[in-house]
Amino acid sequence: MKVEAITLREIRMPLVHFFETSFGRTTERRILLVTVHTDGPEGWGECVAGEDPFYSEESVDTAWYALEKYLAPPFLGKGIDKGAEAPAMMGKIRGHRMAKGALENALWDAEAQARQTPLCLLLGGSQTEIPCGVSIGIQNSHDQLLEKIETELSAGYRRIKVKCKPGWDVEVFGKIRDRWSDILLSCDANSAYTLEQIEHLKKFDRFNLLMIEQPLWYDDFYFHAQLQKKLKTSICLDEAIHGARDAQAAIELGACRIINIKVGRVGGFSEAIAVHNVALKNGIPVWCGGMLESGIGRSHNIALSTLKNFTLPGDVSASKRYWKEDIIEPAVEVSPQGFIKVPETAGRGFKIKADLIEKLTVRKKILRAGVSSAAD
Ligand code: OSB
Ligand code: MG
Repeated sequence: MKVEAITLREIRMPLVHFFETSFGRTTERRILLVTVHTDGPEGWGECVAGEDPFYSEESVDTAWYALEKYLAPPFLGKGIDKGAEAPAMMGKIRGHRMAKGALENALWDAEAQARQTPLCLLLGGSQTEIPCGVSIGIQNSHDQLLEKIETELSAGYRRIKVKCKPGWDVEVFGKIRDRWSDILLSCDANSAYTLEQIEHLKKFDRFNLLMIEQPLWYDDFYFHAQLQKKLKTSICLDEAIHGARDAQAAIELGACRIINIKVGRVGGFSEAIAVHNVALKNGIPVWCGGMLESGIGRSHNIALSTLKNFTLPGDVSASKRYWKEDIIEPAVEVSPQGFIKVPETAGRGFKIKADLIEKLTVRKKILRAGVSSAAD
């Protein structure tokens, strides 16, 4: 495939319901999409960077800068056969993993279409349906949270994860367990605690949680290992794992017993597969995390979740939980039993709604070898 042009675009999409974590509330997403135009198919990738550098150091604006100035230009005019060739071409640039992931995944997306193969098979996946969980943000009241859990359980979701922070934790877990004593329940702190709160964190053990996700600092393994020794509840790392070496180090230190894989956080499909393989070799189950993606990122998460060590329900849920109208068709749907059926058609398995994407676009830049032109 010859890369003829790469389009960067930012779209705006209001969320159906606000999403609040320990680091803040989001009501509207700014989403950076990357399109790789080849002499054959067109591949799409979604950058999962947030509006602000709160989850990680990246944001939509830093990703745009990295893609436009450093990451995309070396691909223009080049012949690329595989998405897996991308990491070596971007290796000189440090960090900017979410930006790299968007571009690499767009190339895999194009490759799958060019080969007439479902993306999941190209990634090495084998599961034909994936179990789904939901991540429920901090709400305005406990009752509002309980109502949301009720809705998601009736929709069939197989695991409920609630965001937590000091002041929104044990009391909340208690109310959930009073009503649903045996559902698969986990919590995600997004680094809201320190090791000084260890006595408080030990109280989490009463609630039979599947895991506590990233309780301590976003860049730490060492203190998580100390905490894990004192907790019955399994720690799952999210923010701290940037690649296969991190996964290996965290596992050897005993910093976690479960890993959340987000393809953007680790820099693209190649590294996500490598993290999956390290975890598999060490008997550590993984699940696919979410970043409030549009349908493009969501379809890529579905494909990744088909790899065999994705044994726990992921944060990959239906389009309608986030969007009035998704930018792919059909929208992602979840069965009453809480599974997504993996598409069997070539590529990502969902069509792009080009007109809708154009309507939602607030900035766009087309990069070509030797030239770059701003449009709109
Ligand atoms: O930590 O998993 C997280 C959303 C934004 C930033 C961080 C996280 C999340 C989620 C959302 O939990 C999961 C989803 O997309 O459904
Ligand atoms: Mg998380």
